[in-house]
Amino acid sequence: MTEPTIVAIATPPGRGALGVVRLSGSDAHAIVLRLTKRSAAFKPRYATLATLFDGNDSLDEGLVTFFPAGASYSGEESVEISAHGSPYILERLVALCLENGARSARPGEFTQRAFLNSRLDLSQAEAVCDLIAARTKLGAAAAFDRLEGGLSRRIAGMRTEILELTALVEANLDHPDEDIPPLPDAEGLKRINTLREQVQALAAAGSRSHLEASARVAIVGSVNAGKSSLLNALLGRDRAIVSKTPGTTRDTLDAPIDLGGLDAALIDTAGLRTDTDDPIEREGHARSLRALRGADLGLVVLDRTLAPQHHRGLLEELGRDKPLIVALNKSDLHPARTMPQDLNHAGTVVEVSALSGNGVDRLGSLLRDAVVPPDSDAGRLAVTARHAAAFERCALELDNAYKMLPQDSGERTALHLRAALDALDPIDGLTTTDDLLGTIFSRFCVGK
Ligand SMILES: Nc1nc2c(ncn2[C@@H]2O[C@H](COP(=O)(O)OP(=O)(O)OP(=O)(O)O)[C@@H](O)[C@H]2O)c(=O)[nH]1
Ligand SMILES: [Mg+2]
Repeated sequence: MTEPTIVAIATPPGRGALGVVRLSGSDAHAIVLRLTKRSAAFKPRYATLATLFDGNDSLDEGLVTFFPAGASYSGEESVEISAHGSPYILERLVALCLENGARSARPGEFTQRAFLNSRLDLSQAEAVCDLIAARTKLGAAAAFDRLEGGLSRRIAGMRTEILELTALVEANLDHPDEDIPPLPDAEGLKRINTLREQVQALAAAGSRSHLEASARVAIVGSVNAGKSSLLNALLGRDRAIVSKTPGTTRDTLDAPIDLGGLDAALIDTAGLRTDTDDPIEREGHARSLRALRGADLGLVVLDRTLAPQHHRGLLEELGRDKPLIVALNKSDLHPARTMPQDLNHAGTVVEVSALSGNGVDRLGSLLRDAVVPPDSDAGRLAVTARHAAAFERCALELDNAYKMLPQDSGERTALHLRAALDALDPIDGLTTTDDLLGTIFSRFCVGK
């Protein structure tokens, strides 16, 4: 059964110098011939200037590029019409295509067809969506790496290794009397372990994935420590109210920031104070702690002109379960007090002045490196949370296989290895359900 030809505007809504209408399907070329009143076929993969007709009236003049089946993005016969970027013209072109037998494309349907025609695997198809959504250098680079097959190649390598191990374990099982040398336990264990470590590293990369969601950094500390001032200094603009009145910030406030190529959100919070009965301030306090719990990283701001005992309760309250960076603020003021001894246990400590800007750049790079260590796989690959879940399942099964191997004839080890292999399916999409495809492609914009 041939799929219906689909059509959509591929450029963002609104007016622009140019706008692109895209068609994919076996009627794409025929429909555009009708729209252009041409009888001669368009030269494949060449931009051809043509008049676009609405009935007998000319609507616009545009460039038509025809991609034959097998040599297009979707794998199907496709046409791109690059017209003037008027919403009226583009919508009219789509309407004319619909009148000529096309149907409106669903979000991501061009890419979905590319996937179904094996032009891309699932991780690459998703990378297309992430690449379009990328707002920062790191996000774009990671998505492009996946689009180029960076992740696919790794998965393929893992699949080969798991299959080989399974074959060795099973060979032992099927022909116990024959001469196939069994996989020595020590070697098998070593290979499973190496694989497990690789898979675990990828799973960890996913838990720090910053393509689906930006990294969240919560700025917390006592009232008046300079949290809002530091937020403004890091952003380089006057976002939050600053005043010498303690308790200025009462609610949490999110601001997007590009942390050296990393897409992140800074969250300013109300100062943590316990000496208050004011229900609003108590609520603010609770929200600040909640913001910290929901963040990837805490930026603790301390007023370094205050006596050490001032900070003690605070550090205890923040706990140890979040990575923290401690900013000793107001370093422009004298005298600086000695800081609590246990400060270094809390996290990296850095002196700053939100007022003079001293140390603020360094703080920015520390925050970035704390979220994604420089040159790490996590930063480069930034797999999605969905991939991470699959890697976690795979790692778990490899772990089971690892534990089983020394006490098993091979049968149960092989079962776990097969399960580890199956766990990778949702990533490259070798076997997928319609539900999964629907969820993934609905994230796309129409026209891609
Ligand atoms: N000298 C000096 N003053 C600072 C510095 N950072 C902040 N301040 C001052 O400290 C006071 C409090 O600053 P805010 O940024 O409002 O402090 P906050 O931690 O957000 O306070 P709350 O919202 O009330 O919890 C203001 O008067 C700031 O001008 C700094 O680095 N040096
Ligand atoms: Mg504030």
